[in-house]
Amino acid sequence: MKQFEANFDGLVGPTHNYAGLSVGNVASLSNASASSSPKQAAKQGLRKMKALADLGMVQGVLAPQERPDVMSLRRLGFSGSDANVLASAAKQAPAIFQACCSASSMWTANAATVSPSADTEDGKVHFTPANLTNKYHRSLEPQVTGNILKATFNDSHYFSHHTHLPDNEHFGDEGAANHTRLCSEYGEAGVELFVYGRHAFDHSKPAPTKFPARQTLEASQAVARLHGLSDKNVVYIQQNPDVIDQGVFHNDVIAVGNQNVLFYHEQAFLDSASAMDEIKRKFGHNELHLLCVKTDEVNVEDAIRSYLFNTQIITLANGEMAIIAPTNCQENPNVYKYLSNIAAQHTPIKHVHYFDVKESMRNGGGPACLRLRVAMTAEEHQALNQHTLMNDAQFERLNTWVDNHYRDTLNVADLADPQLLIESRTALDELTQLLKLGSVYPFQQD
Ligand code: SUG
Repeated sequence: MKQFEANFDGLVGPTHNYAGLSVGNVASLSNASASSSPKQAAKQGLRKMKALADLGMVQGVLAPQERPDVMSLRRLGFSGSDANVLASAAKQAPAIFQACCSASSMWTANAATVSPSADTEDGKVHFTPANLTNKYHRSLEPQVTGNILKATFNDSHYFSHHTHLPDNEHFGDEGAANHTRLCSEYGEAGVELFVYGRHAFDHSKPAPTKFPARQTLEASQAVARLHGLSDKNVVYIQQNPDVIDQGVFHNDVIAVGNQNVLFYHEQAFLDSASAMDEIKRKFGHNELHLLCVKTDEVNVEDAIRSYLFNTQIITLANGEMAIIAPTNCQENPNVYKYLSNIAAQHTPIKHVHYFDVKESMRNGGGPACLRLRVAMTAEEHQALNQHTLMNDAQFERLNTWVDNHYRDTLNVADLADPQLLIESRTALDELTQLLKLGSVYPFQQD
């Protein structure tokens, strides 16, 4: 295996809860205030990681963030002891307090945009953490995400880490959730697709009217420049504003690609025909499969409800591809019918595996949201922090760690419990030792 694609999944943090924080994300709003199970959520995620490792994939783990985020609350004027900060914020500004408790860093498709070394001018793998400016709770992530990525991909000979884009809506960036790479072989130059929701500096262009477009064209272009990508290998595509208004808050809710397969809904893009023409032209003469799902096969509502496109398409050792889908796809008759027949389409996709990630799905995060893809060579694989990789022993260790530190159930009212902060910090301190990350969290740097 000289070159391959690794998946780095976000480990669900100890404060996983449903606070209804994401306008435009149907699941987040409809499950607001439901009670959650941090323990089950973390274990569902670990089971998916282990299953992919067992399928022969390189699978890694990205550590969660420190929550409740006491430092951010102090920045907003809450003071005194940590317990006092939590109590006064929960009482005086409950919505802000809940935002500072979100375990949303679990969705590592939003952690960063990654360009593999085959695509970049200097031949390094480039990482730009996403600034996630559109939602306050997510805008708290990029700094620590950068620390965790640097501690995971910790060799400057192979990996180049950029600072996140300016923290401003003009450069709203949601990372790999709006970025897909098509290629023939992982180690050969590919075509990077950057999908954006609106133009920040040109208001004459179409934009959604009901829900926010989180990613701007200008942000995508800045990331492509930072990564040293060539225009010949980049395609910018505008998302269809109508589907954003129906709840497609990231492009990975309606399209996913792997190697020479792009699997997408016919309504995903504003001008699908010209986007596909440009992709074909830039992809060159190699075989390309553009697998378009029509509305009369699966409508947008069913796609959002089931997360048909928030699936992972992975290449197995024998060259066949498998789809990693949430069990929610089995529960929707149209979607299940579509997936049951997918192997008969003339594409490399030959298998479908279903995983229960319902704790994450209730916040609008499917299998693809939970992972950050990093295509790499064998040398790059050797150079990264090996303690972050999944294997039998690591699976055991992390499950025991979850059993020791995570609560079975959590309600929004529990977030102000000062004991939860102590539990969370104790767990994360131990995790940084397990994964050999060093001091990545603010509480470790005081
Ligand atoms: O940003 N949900 C996340 C879901 C992110 C899914 N990621 C991808 N599509 N790649 C979001 O909307 C909800 C949190 C809450 O309501 O408690 C939340 O942040």
